Amino acid sequence: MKKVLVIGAGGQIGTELVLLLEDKFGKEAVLASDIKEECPQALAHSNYISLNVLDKEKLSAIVKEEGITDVYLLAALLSATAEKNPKFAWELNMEGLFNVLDLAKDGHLKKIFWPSSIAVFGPTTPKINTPQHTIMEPSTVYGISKQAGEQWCAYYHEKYGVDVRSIRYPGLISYTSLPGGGTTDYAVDIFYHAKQNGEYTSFLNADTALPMMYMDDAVRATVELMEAPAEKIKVRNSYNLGGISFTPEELSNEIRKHLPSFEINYAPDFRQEIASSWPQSINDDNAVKDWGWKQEYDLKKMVALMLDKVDPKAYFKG
Ligand code: AKB
Repeated sequence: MKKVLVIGAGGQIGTELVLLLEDKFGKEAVLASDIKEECPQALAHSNYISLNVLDKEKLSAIVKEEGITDVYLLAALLSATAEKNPKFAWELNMEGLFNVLDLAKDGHLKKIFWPSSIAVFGPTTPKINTPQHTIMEPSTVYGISKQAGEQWCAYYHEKYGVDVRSIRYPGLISYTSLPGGGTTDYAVDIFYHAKQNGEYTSFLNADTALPMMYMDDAVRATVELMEAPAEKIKVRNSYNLGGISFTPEELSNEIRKHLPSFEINYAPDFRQEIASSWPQSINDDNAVKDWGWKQEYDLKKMVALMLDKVDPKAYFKG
């Protein structure tokens, strides 16, 4: 019987992934976990347990006692936060992965999902339509940890037969939960500021194109990848996913179609250098060919939905 554990479920991806998994497999088949003792508000109706992924003993006990078959490991420090705390980012992003990979290696898990990122690419990577297999020389701590993690996933699959699957997420855009500590966060923040004040100061330059994706597409891709027959999964480090590529200026032009007086200003900070090292657009032909990936949201559809749904009250209170 399938029983899923989502680790780091209180974050931007987790809160929406848990809902999708519950819809698909039933509430009893999903256990959400996060480092917080208290269940996060967004998971109030889910089965919840407090868990630090670095606590190997507790993780192992939960997996065995609950009869967990599949783990989605989302706990990680993102690019901007990781630059401020490199050692801890490396520890969390790598040790957490090893703790889960080893449980699968020892036969306690059937499948693992582990998220990678466009951050595995670096300044020497071809920037436009970045291929699945290409130069990867990441210049951030986060990117280094994701690139190493990808190779460990491929290694555990090859040597020990671990069924681990992964996606290189672009920047993710959603309104249920805020992103925390990423370089692509501007593309979420902008909606709250546009709705509340009619203006936004971007920490990236006007012409910084980055690949992004609306969260519904990202969580659907995640579950589709995990539910695809194993023989279809040909890439065992991590799949490229394309998403929607746009600059802050293009995003603000689209917002202006709904809020004509919206204004954007630019005050780039340390995140500009990170963004400039990443691809501008991604080629995801392998995901399309291997497990039938198909994106649904474009810029127009995503912007209309975000402006309709974001609630500035909660954002500005926090
Ligand atoms: C970040 O900006 O760090 C993340 C990512 C692209 O992985 N959103």
